Amino acid sequence: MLRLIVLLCSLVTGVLYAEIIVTDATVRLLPPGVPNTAAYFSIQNNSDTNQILIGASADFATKAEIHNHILVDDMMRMQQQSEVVIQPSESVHFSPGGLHIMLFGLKQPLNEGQSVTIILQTKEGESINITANVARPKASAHSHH
Ligand SMILES: [Cu+2]
Repeated sequence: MLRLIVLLCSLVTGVLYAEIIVTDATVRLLPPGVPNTAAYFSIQNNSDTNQILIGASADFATKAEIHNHILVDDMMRMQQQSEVVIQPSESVHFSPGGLHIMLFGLKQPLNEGQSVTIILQTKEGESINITANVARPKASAHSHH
């Protein structure tokens, strides 16, 4: 019995101390025929070095880019980001109206509740696989896309 408890503890520890943790990953469900959408999530850096995101890809989209919304002359515009730095012990939130993964040219219609995979690339050459849930935008999260 003791052995079992030790095993369980080590499993839990392994999850808690993963270096990069992604939570609340969603892809916005849009009406059929809309070719582009966006993905949102929170990403936490539990390592002791900066984690720098430099790009993204998804097999269900022709192209994926890291975007942010920037205020230019009182207009919200989207701008591609060449890198997003996540400092040690920090979280960065990708959310409507801010940072997002822009997904261009959907290759297939997405369905509500579907799980899709998005891959983030870091400057160190690592890939972070994210499983995202396709969900309707919340009423408060109007988009500028
Ligand atoms: Cu965008």
